[in-house]
Amino acid sequence: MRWEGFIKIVEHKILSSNIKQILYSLFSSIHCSTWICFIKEEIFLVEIMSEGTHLNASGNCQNGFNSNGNLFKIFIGYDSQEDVAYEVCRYSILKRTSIPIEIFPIKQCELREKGIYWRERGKLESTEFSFSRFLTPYLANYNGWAMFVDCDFLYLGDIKELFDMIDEKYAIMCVHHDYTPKEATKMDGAIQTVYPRKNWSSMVLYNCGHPKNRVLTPEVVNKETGAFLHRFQWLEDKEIGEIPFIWNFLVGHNAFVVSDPVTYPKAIHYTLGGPWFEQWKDCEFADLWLNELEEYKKSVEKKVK
Ligand SMILES: [Mn+2]
Repeated sequence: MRWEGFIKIVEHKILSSNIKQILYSLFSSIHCSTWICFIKEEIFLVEIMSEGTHLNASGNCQNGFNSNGNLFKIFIGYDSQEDVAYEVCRYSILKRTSIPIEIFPIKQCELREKGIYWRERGKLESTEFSFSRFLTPYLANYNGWAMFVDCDFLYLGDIKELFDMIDEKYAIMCVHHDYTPKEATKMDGAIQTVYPRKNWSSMVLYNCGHPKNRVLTPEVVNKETGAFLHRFQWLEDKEIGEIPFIWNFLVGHNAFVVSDPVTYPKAIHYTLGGPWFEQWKDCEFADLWLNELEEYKKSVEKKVK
Protein backbone atom coordinates (compact mmCIF):
# COMPACT_ATOMS: atom_id res chain seq x y z
CA MET A 1 0.00 0.00 0.00
CA ARG A 2 1.25 3.43 -0.83
CA TRP A 3 0.24 6.59 0.87
CA GLU A 4 0.33 9.72 -1.15
CA GLY A 5 -0.55 13.31 -0.54
CA PHE A 6 -2.52 14.18 2.51
CA ILE A 7 -5.21 12.01 3.93
CA LYS A 8 -7.13 13.00 6.96
CA ILE A 9 -9.59 10.55 8.38
CA VAL A 10 -11.50 11.60 11.41
CA GLU A 11 -12.85 8.45 12.94
CA HIS A 12 -14.06 7.34 16.27
CA LYS A 13 -13.65 3.66 16.78
CA ILE A 14 -13.18 1.40 19.73
CA LEU A 15 -10.07 -0.71 19.33
CA SER A 16 -8.98 -3.62 21.42
CA SER A 17 -5.59 -3.10 22.98
CA ASN A 18 -4.18 -5.87 20.74
CA ILE A 19 -5.15 -4.10 17.56
CA LYS A 20 -3.90 -0.84 18.98
CA GLN A 21 -0.55 -2.45 19.68
CA ILE A 22 -0.30 -3.90 16.17
CA LEU A 23 -1.22 -0.61 14.52
CA TYR A 24 1.18 1.24 16.71
CA SER A 25 4.14 -1.04 16.03
CA LEU A 26 3.39 -0.99 12.31
CA PHE A 27 3.38 2.78 12.12
CA SER A 28 6.35 3.26 14.37
CA SER A 29 8.47 0.72 12.48
CA ILE A 30 7.97 2.19 9.03
CA HIS A 31 8.66 5.68 10.35
CA CYS A 32 6.23 7.36 8.03
CA SER A 33 4.80 10.59 9.25
CA THR A 34 1.60 9.09 10.42
CA TRP A 35 -0.08 10.85 13.24
CA ILE A 36 -2.47 8.92 15.37
CA CYS A 37 -4.25 9.85 18.51
CA PHE A 38 -5.20 6.99 20.78
CA ILE A 39 -7.16 7.81 23.85
CA LYS A 40 -7.49 4.66 25.89
CA GLU A 41 -9.26 2.22 23.56
CA GLU A 42 -10.45 4.86 21.16
CA ILE A 43 -8.82 5.96 17.96
CA PHE A 44 -10.39 9.11 16.79
CA LEU A 45 -8.05 10.90 14.51
CA VAL A 46 -5.77 9.67 11.79
CA GLU A 47 -3.73 11.97 9.65
CA ILE A 48 -1.31 10.78 7.02
CA MET A 49 0.99 13.29 5.45
CA SER A 50 3.61 12.72 2.78
CA GLU A 51 5.79 15.64 3.76
CA GLY A 52 9.04 15.09 5.62
CA THR A 53 9.52 14.09 9.18
CA HIS A 54 10.33 16.32 12.05
CA LEU A 55 13.23 16.27 14.47
CA ASN A 56 13.26 18.46 17.52
CA ALA A 57 16.20 20.50 18.76
CA SER A 58 17.80 17.56 20.53
CA GLY A 59 17.32 15.41 17.43
CA ASN A 60 15.82 12.39 19.09
CA CYS A 61 12.10 12.80 18.80
CA GLN A 62 10.32 12.15 15.57
CA ASN A 63 6.79 13.20 14.78
CA GLY A 64 6.03 13.51 18.43
CA PHE A 65 7.21 9.99 19.20
CA ASN A 66 9.49 9.70 22.17
CA SER A 67 12.94 8.33 21.51
CA ASN A 68 11.62 5.05 22.99
CA GLY A 69 9.01 4.91 20.21
CA ASN A 70 6.09 5.60 22.54
CA LEU A 71 3.53 8.32 22.11
CA PHE A 72 3.85 11.42 24.22
CA LYS A 73 1.81 10.85 27.36
CA ILE A 74 -0.09 13.64 29.06
CA PHE A 75 -1.38 13.15 32.59
CA ILE A 76 -4.06 15.57 33.74
CA GLY A 77 -4.74 15.97 37.43
CA TYR A 78 -8.36 15.02 38.03
CA ASP A 79 -10.53 16.36 40.81
CA SER A 80 -14.10 15.13 41.27
CA GLN A 81 -15.11 18.68 42.23
CA GLU A 82 -13.89 19.93 38.86
CA ASP A 83 -14.84 17.20 36.39
CA VAL A 84 -15.90 19.72 33.75
CA ALA A 85 -12.57 21.52 34.03
CA TYR A 86 -10.80 18.24 33.26
CA GLU A 87 -13.01 17.58 30.23
CA VAL A 88 -12.49 21.04 28.78
CA CYS A 89 -8.73 20.96 29.42
CA ARG A 90 -8.47 17.59 27.68
CA TYR A 91 -10.63 18.76 24.80
CA SER A 92 -8.56 21.92 24.35
CA ILE A 93 -5.35 19.88 24.09
CA LEU A 94 -6.74 17.30 21.67
CA LYS A 95 -8.32 19.90 19.44
CA ARG A 96 -5.03 21.67 18.83
CA THR A 97 -2.40 18.95 18.91
CA SER A 98 -0.57 18.12 15.70
CA ILE A 99 1.42 15.28 17.25
CA PRO A 100 0.16 11.93 18.51
CA ILE A 101 -0.56 11.98 22.22
CA GLU A 102 -2.18 9.88 24.87
CA ILE A 103 -4.09 11.54 27.69
CA PHE A 104 -4.72 9.99 31.08
CA PRO A 105 -6.49 11.48 34.10
CA ILE A 106 -4.70 11.10 37.42
CA LYS A 107 -7.62 9.98 39.58
CA GLN A 108 -6.88 9.55 43.25
CA CYS A 109 -9.62 6.96 43.84
CA GLU A 110 -8.23 4.74 41.06
CA LEU A 111 -4.70 5.04 42.38
CA ARG A 112 -5.94 4.09 45.85
CA GLU A 113 -7.75 1.05 44.46
CA LYS A 114 -4.56 -0.05 42.72
CA GLY A 115 -2.56 0.42 45.92
CA ILE A 116 -0.31 3.06 44.38
CA TYR A 117 -1.57 5.92 46.52
CA TRP A 118 -2.39 5.72 50.20
CA ARG A 119 -1.43 8.96 51.95
CA GLU A 120 -4.12 10.78 53.91
CA ARG A 121 -5.35 14.04 52.48
CA GLY A 122 -3.82 16.97 54.36
CA LYS A 123 -5.61 20.23 55.10
CA LEU A 124 -3.33 22.14 52.76
CA GLU A 125 -4.12 20.01 49.73
CA SER A 126 -6.42 22.11 47.58
CA THR A 127 -6.97 19.35 44.99
CA GLU A 128 -7.13 15.56 44.84
CA PHE A 129 -3.94 15.53 42.78
CA SER A 130 -1.81 17.78 45.01
CA PHE A 131 0.64 14.91 45.60
CA SER A 132 -0.43 12.18 43.19
CA ARG A 133 0.89 14.35 40.32
CA PHE A 134 4.41 13.30 41.30
CA LEU A 135 3.59 9.74 40.25
CA THR A 136 3.85 10.88 36.62
CA PRO A 137 7.28 9.26 35.93
CA TYR A 138 6.11 6.05 37.67
CA LEU A 139 2.87 5.99 35.67
CA ALA A 140 4.92 6.44 32.48
CA ASN A 141 7.07 3.44 33.49
CA TYR A 142 10.10 5.73 33.93
CA ASN A 143 10.29 5.85 30.17
CA GLY A 144 10.42 8.73 27.69
CA TRP A 145 9.00 12.19 28.27
CA ALA A 146 5.56 12.78 29.72
CA MET A 147 3.69 15.87 30.81
CA PHE A 148 1.70 16.55 33.92
CA VAL A 149 -0.80 19.37 33.98
CA ASP A 150 -3.50 20.53 36.41
CA CYS A 151 -7.09 20.29 35.19
CA ASP A 152 -7.61 24.05 35.54
CA PHE A 153 -5.77 24.79 32.28
CA LEU A 154 -7.13 25.83 28.91
CA TYR A 155 -4.79 25.23 25.99
CA LEU A 156 -4.68 27.75 23.18
CA GLY A 157 -1.47 26.41 21.63
CA ASP A 158 -0.34 23.18 19.98
CA ILE A 159 1.34 20.66 22.34
CA LYS A 160 3.89 20.09 19.59
CA GLU A 161 5.45 23.46 20.40
CA LEU A 162 6.01 22.32 23.98
CA PHE A 163 7.25 18.94 22.84
CA ASP A 164 9.77 20.61 20.55
CA MET A 165 11.30 22.43 23.54
CA ILE A 166 12.25 19.15 25.17
CA ASP A 167 15.93 19.01 26.00
CA GLU A 168 17.35 15.67 27.15
CA LYS A 169 19.86 17.31 29.47
CA TYR A 170 17.09 18.18 31.93
CA ALA A 171 15.26 15.90 34.38
CA ILE A 172 12.19 18.11 34.24
CA MET A 173 11.15 21.31 32.48
CA CYS A 174 8.56 23.82 33.67
CA VAL A 175 7.70 27.50 33.91
CA HIS A 176 9.86 29.19 36.56
CA HIS A 177 7.33 31.49 38.18
CA ASP A 178 8.58 34.13 40.53
CA TYR A 179 5.38 34.10 42.46
CA THR A 180 4.03 35.19 45.79
CA PRO A 181 0.26 35.01 45.72
CA LYS A 182 -1.61 37.98 47.13
CA GLU A 183 -4.77 36.00 47.78
CA ALA A 184 -5.31 34.37 51.14
CA THR A 185 -7.73 31.70 49.90
CA LYS A 186 -8.20 29.84 46.69
CA MET A 187 -11.21 28.31 45.01
CA ASP A 188 -13.85 27.34 47.57
CA GLY A 189 -11.97 28.55 50.61
CA ALA A 190 -9.03 26.14 50.77
CA ILE A 191 -6.11 27.83 52.50
CA GLN A 192 -3.54 29.33 50.14
CA THR A 193 0.01 28.59 51.15
CA VAL A 194 3.10 30.43 50.03
CA TYR A 195 6.35 28.65 49.32
CA PRO A 196 9.30 28.88 46.93
CA ARG A 197 8.65 27.55 43.44
CA LYS A 198 4.93 27.96 43.99
CA ASN A 199 3.02 26.78 40.93
CA TRP A 200 6.06 25.31 39.21
CA SER A 201 4.67 21.81 39.65
CA SER A 202 1.31 22.60 38.00
CA MET A 203 2.67 21.91 34.52
CA VAL A 204 5.82 19.86 34.19
CA LEU A 205 7.51 18.01 31.38
CA TYR A 206 9.08 14.96 33.02
CA ASN A 207 12.07 13.19 31.54
CA CYS A 208 10.71 9.97 33.00
CA GLY A 209 13.75 7.93 32.01
CA HIS A 210 16.16 10.32 33.77
CA PRO A 211 17.93 8.41 36.57
CA LYS A 212 17.21 11.18 39.10
CA ASN A 213 13.45 10.76 38.62
CA ARG A 214 13.70 7.15 39.79
CA VAL A 215 13.46 8.72 43.24
CA LEU A 216 9.76 9.30 42.65
CA THR A 217 8.52 5.86 43.68
CA PRO A 218 5.02 5.45 45.12
CA GLU A 219 6.64 5.06 48.58
CA VAL A 220 8.36 8.45 48.29
CA VAL A 221 5.35 10.23 46.78
CA ASN A 222 3.18 8.88 49.60
CA LYS A 223 5.41 9.96 52.45
CA GLU A 224 7.49 12.97 51.40
CA THR A 225 6.63 16.52 52.42
CA GLY A 226 4.99 19.09 50.20
CA ALA A 227 8.22 21.07 50.28
CA PHE A 228 10.31 18.15 49.01
CA LEU A 229 7.93 17.37 46.17
CA HIS A 230 6.65 20.77 45.05
CA ARG A 231 10.13 22.33 45.21
CA PHE A 232 11.67 19.41 43.31
CA GLN A 233 14.20 18.82 46.06
CA TRP A 234 15.26 15.52 44.52
CA LEU A 235 16.88 17.57 41.76
CA GLU A 236 19.64 20.11 41.43
CA ASP A 237 18.70 23.52 40.04
CA LYS A 238 20.57 22.89 36.81
CA GLU A 239 18.45 19.83 36.13
CA ILE A 240 15.27 21.92 35.95
CA GLY A 241 14.78 23.36 32.47
CA GLU A 242 12.74 26.47 31.81
CA ILE A 243 9.67 26.92 29.64
CA PRO A 244 8.25 30.36 28.68
CA PHE A 245 5.55 31.57 31.09
CA ILE A 246 2.90 31.69 28.38
CA TRP A 247 2.64 27.87 28.77
CA ASN A 248 1.50 28.27 32.37
CA PHE A 249 -0.09 31.69 32.26
CA LEU A 250 -1.39 32.39 35.76
CA VAL A 251 -4.67 34.28 35.68
CA GLY A 252 -4.43 37.12 38.16
CA HIS A 253 -0.64 37.09 38.12
CA ASN A 254 0.75 37.06 34.58
CA ALA A 255 -0.22 39.80 32.18
CA PHE A 256 -0.85 39.90 28.47
CA VAL A 257 0.68 43.07 27.04
CA VAL A 258 -1.19 44.05 23.88
CA SER A 259 1.86 45.73 22.38
CA ASP A 260 3.85 42.54 22.95
CA PRO A 261 2.03 39.65 21.22
CA VAL A 262 4.47 37.01 22.52
CA THR A 263 2.96 37.52 25.98
CA TYR A 264 -0.37 36.06 24.81
CA PRO A 265 -1.00 32.78 26.64
CA LYS A 266 -0.58 29.39 24.97
CA ALA A 267 -2.02 27.74 28.06
CA ILE A 268 -4.18 29.64 30.55
CA HIS A 269 -3.99 28.47 34.15
CA TYR A 270 -7.06 29.47 36.21
CA THR A 271 -5.11 28.92 39.41
CA LEU A 272 -7.42 30.90 41.68
CA GLY A 273 -10.51 29.13 40.38
CA GLY A 274 -12.01 29.07 36.90
CA PRO A 275 -15.34 29.93 35.29
CA TRP A 276 -16.72 26.50 36.27
CA PHE A 277 -17.10 28.00 39.75
CA GLU A 278 -19.88 30.55 40.15
CA GLN A 279 -17.63 33.08 41.88
CA TRP A 280 -15.06 33.00 39.06
CA LYS A 281 -17.39 33.03 36.08
CA ASP A 282 -16.29 36.55 35.17
CA CYS A 283 -12.54 36.12 35.71
CA GLU A 284 -10.00 37.11 33.10
CA PHE A 285 -10.18 34.82 30.01
CA ALA A 286 -13.45 33.34 31.31
CA ASP A 287 -15.04 33.86 27.88
CA LEU A 288 -12.43 31.65 26.19
CA TRP A 289 -13.05 28.82 28.63
CA LEU A 290 -16.84 29.13 28.33
CA ASN A 291 -16.61 29.04 24.52
CA GLU A 292 -14.46 25.92 24.73
CA LEU A 293 -17.03 24.35 27.06
CA GLU A 294 -19.77 24.96 24.48
CA GLU A 295 -17.63 23.39 21.76
CA TYR A 296 -16.83 20.44 23.96
CA LYS A 297 -20.53 19.91 24.71
CA LYS A 298 -21.36 19.97 20.99
CA SER A 299 -18.63 17.41 20.27
CA VAL A 300 -20.14 15.09 22.89
CA GLU A 301 -23.62 15.49 21.36
CA LYS A 302 -22.23 14.61 17.95
CA LYS A 303 -20.64 11.43 19.29
CA VAL A 304 -23.94 10.37 20.87
CA LYS A 305 -25.77 10.85 17.53
MN1 LIG B 1 -4.10 24.74 39.11
